[in-house]
Amino acid sequence: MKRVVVSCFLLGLIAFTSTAVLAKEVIVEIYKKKYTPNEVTIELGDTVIWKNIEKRQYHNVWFKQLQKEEPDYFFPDETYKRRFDSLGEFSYECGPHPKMKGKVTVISPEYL
Ligand SMILES: [Cu+2]
Repeated sequence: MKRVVVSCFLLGLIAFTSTAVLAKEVIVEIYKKKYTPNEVTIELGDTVIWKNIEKRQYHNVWFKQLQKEEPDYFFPDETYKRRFDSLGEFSYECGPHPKMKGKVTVISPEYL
C-alpha cells in the first residue's frame, strides 16, 4: 500500500513538473514601430512577453477582441506580459500606432 501511495505521488510530481517545464515564455521585440516577430504560435498556457527596445518610443499591446479598454503604454526597457489560456487566434495592435499589428495563435500541445 505504501508503495502504491509513493508511486502515485511520483507520477503526480512528474506530471506536474513536465507541464510546468513545458509552459514557455515567448519574446516579441518592439523596435522601429514593429512587433518582431509579428506573428507567433504558442501552446496553451504559454506567456508572450513584449519587450520595448526602442530608444524613446512608447507602445502598448491591445487585444481589442479581448479587452475594451486600451491598456497602458510601456516605455523603452519595459515589458508587457500576457498568458494565453484559451485556444485560438488573437490579433492585436498598438493603441497609439494602429498600423502596428500582430497576432498570437494558441494551439494545443498535442497538435505539435
Ligand atoms: Cu506603438
